[in-house]
Amino acid sequence: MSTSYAPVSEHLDDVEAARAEGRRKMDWALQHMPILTALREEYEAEKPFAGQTIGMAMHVEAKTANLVELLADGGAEVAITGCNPLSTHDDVSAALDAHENISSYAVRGVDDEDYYAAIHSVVAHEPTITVDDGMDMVKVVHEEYPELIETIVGGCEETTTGVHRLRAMDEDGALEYPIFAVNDTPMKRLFDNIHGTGESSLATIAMTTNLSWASKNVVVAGYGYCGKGVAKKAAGQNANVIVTEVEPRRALEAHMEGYEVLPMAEAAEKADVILTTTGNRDVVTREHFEQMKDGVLLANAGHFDIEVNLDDLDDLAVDRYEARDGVEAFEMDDGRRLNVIAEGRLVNLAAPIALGHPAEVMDQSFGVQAVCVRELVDNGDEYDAGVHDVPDELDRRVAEIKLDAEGVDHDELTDEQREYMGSWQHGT
Ligand code: RBV
Repeated sequence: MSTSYAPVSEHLDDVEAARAEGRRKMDWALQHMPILTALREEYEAEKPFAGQTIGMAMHVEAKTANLVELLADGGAEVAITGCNPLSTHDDVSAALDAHENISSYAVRGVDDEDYYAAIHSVVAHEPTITVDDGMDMVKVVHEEYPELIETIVGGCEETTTGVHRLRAMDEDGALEYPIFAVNDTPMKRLFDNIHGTGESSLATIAMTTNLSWASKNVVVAGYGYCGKGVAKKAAGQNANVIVTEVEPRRALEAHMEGYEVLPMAEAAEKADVILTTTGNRDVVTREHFEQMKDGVLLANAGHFDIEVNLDDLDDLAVDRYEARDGVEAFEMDDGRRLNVIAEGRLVNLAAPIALGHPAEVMDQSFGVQAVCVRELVDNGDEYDAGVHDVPDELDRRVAEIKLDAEGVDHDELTDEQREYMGSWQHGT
């Protein structure tokens, strides 16, 4: 397997035009990212990241690019590649690569070999800090470049799946440097996972298919933060929402929210659309495909393309063809057509027209990333190897910046209230 991949600029025909368009996308996004704007002013002046090399594997598009540039303008050398072969915007990647402190290896549509070769190219910069969305870089560093670990200060992880994998690695005693679970902060998951996933997944499916949500039976697999967002927004678009869950309290929560809760075997028969958000594999399989209606839409909003079992679907299909850009029809021998959107990869980023989450929510997620990278630089030696919660005061600070930008004022505890909340001796 090849262990290096050239920067994006060497893969494009008209690099100058790509850079200009990428910059235009970044500028638009930044106008809606007040947190990154505020932090950028601070970091540009203070250069807290001077001397650090930050290796990143994230969705390379306009919002992410603004985080990358903030880190570089704060003094870091940054090397980045994608965390999904279909989510990269080459023009944005090229705009980043033009920056003197940034190398971008992200190119859309790379095969598996080039995808991993690009990660190796990033790791070749010998990062002192890693920022991942899905943990691919941490894995490569631990398995193939363990000699780098000694000089790595720490890392940050963006998404639920990555944090889940990291916790499993930590429990095995295999995680050898500290990593912040950025995903788990209120400022990230109450907004990005709920509103971001809900809005961008539904918008992408609607635009990709040119179909309506109204009156559709929409099956949401998994009622975690992402599933809650998808269910809520689909209900808001007049769909009939059906939830599938394996966790009894979440199933009950969905039931009490007014959604129909069914096992997938029953839900699949009723579905007009199935959207998976579980983070687990084989959620939709052969037995379900056999029962589905003609024309059903199948999409995934989880990090990896393992939720809808495409091998099973391919086995059953007598024909496969591209029905529209980003939609592949699998024809069954009885004539039914089952339509898979964006190859079963996370639909809000991997479909041809996908743009990822809205700028406002990514501003929050990336604001948390930025303050976490700073915390690693300032106080990294205070954290042991393993997964760490983000210090609450950092998350609160990001919230305050956003509230300020929105012009929203809020109350503070009085001294008496603070004392009351901190004491157990008060009674009636
Ligand atoms: N996500 N990134 C974007 N840059 O447009 N959109 C979504 C973007 C992140 C989100 O934070 C989620 O946790 C992760 O992608 C899943 O890979």
